[in-house]
Amino acid sequence: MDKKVNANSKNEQLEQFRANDKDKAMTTNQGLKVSEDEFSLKNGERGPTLLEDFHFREKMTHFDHERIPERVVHARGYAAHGEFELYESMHTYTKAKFLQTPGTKTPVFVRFSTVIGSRGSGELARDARGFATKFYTEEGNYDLVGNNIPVFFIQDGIKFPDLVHAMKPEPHNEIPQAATAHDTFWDFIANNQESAHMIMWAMSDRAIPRSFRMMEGFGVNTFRFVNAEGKSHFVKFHWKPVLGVHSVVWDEAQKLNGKNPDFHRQDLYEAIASGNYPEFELGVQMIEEKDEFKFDFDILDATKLWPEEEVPVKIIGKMTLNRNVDNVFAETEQVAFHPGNVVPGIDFTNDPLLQGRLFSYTDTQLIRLGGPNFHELPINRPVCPFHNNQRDGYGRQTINVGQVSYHNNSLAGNTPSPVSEEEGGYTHYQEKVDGHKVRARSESFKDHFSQATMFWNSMSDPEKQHIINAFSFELGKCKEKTVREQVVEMIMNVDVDLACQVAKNLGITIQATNIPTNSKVSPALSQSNSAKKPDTRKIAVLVSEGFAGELIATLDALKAKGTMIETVSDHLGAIKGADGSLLEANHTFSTADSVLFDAVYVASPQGTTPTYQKEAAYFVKEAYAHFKPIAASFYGGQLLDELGLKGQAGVITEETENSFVESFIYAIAEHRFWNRAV
Ligand code: HDD
Repeated sequence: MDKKVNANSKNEQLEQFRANDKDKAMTTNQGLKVSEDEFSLKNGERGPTLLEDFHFREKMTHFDHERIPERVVHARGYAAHGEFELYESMHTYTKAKFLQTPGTKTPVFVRFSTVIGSRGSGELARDARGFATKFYTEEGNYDLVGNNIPVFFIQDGIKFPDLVHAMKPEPHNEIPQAATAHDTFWDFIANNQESAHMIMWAMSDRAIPRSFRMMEGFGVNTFRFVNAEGKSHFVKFHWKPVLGVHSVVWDEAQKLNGKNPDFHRQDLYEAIASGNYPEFELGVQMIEEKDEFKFDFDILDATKLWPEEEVPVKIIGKMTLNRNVDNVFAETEQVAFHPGNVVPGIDFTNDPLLQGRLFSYTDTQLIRLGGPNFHELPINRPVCPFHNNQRDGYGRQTINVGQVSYHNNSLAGNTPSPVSEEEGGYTHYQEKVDGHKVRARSESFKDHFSQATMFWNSMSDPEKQHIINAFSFELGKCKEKTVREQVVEMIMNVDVDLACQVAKNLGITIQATNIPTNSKVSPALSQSNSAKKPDTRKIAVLVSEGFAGELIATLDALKAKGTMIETVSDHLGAIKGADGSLLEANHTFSTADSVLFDAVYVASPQGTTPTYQKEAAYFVKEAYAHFKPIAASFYGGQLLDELGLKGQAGVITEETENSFVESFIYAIAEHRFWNRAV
């Protein structure tokens, strides 16, 4: 009997493929021990290299072929292993086995990504983030291939190549990298107005997340749940981060791309390595078949979301990411996702964007991974057995024994054989479809602005200001005035105030003609309503020689609340306190920068060294400008005095608060202080 799938099944399977070369003798790929690896075989010490040097040839050939094409989109990504645990049975809605019994644990692999940039691009680009999850279930792999934004730019898959061509660096000069702030992108937006809703999200704080661990995930497309009785519900999938949804500010994002272009992957890697496992709850929104046409939007239109206040999100389980990969190429790069990888109980709808996706993913893997056997790569293998009559192709690993590779047959007892639905055979939902073959778009897909306006209405004032700033930045980078004008005209349909403010920043004169009428609000869309926690937030402690010994107890108290402490000083190594106690400096002012931290703690008086004097002030001013919590004690407050920051929102000093640690922790959980004068 096959072993039952459990949370560790994938890890056990991968173990067969792991190789550890440490302490081993070096060999060629043929297993021949090598006696020399630094000098090629030459005709005399100063002579030419000989063609018969098989070791040189093998080593060089393999190296020459190390690279594979990067993903055409989502090239820059980072992944981790984990498990998904079900909270409650979903048998009323779906027969998917991994969603039946509470407590069932399914191994998962998740890859987060940016969309536009190439593999080496900075991670803080203004962009949607990919959030792709592979569930290794006992019935086969189920892939939930989502983004951190619940809607998409276009309504029909056939437009995807146009969208991506417009987004990517412009073809004549390959500029700009990993950015939408250029003419072709905005020309596309203005001339494809179905993008109105998505562009509001892309200009919002959602597009510059603080961490992969602090983003929502959305399946975006509408899928189906089908239960054992064959009853179907339309379903949308959500991942909700336990740490809440939080972002950085745009100036910070741009600086981070220089100071640490790996900021997001490092954050994920370190969180997992230190046991702070990222957690996301899985939620589903479900609509009964009979209610398909009940809404003021088409539920199959991927440019629309289902407001949570109208269709509640039911939380059904939790995913915990608890293992970093062993090898980024073997796992993160070679993983192949596909929204068409489903299990019994999960099915598709006629969402025309989804239908396009169902073709594209296998097609792209064929070129990217070099042939039809990519399902055999360790990371892509299901943890349940798989058998069929597919054979051969580049890199085939399975040795299929026997003479039969066709169906129907008698020589192998007509096996492998399809099985009935009752035995787990996948059957497609028998939706009745009746229509003419047309290249057309449904009338019900034609309202492009109501939900864009709802998104705008739902933002807090600081979020609105960030959107205005983002439009002004992006359009300000466009060279063509006509492109800017067309976009401003377009966003007039979203909100007149938004359009007027952007127009003002761009020096464009507009006439407010189209007054949007939608007054709908969805509070769930604002990040200001998200969970606020201090856990895993990074504090930069600015400290210098002669610090007060009591500081160590304060740092321990901050750590006990779940924060991460890193010290910054003018030299690395041990720093000596006034009472002889020692602290290790983790960074110098030249290797650290305030953008790398969530909060700053000034823990030494000003002027202890000239470097500290100068650099601490710069550090604090920048953190302040990015609305971050700042604290000072043990005479560190002198600096805040000098900078005139005492008493400002989110600035904690021993004098202003009774309990310094409590107040600082509260401020850290708040994330940012938008009402601060900057
Ligand atoms: Fe896509 C990759 C998510 C629309 C075609 N897509 C890709 C990845 C994610 C998404 C997360 C990276 C997976 C990984 O980490 O390997 N894509 C989405 C979402 C969409 C979407 C949420 C909107 C609902 N995609 C979309 C359309 C098409 C594609 C409309 C084409 C018709 N996507 C692809 C692709 C990629 C891809 C070209 C490139 C690399 C890959 O598949 O494996 O097939």
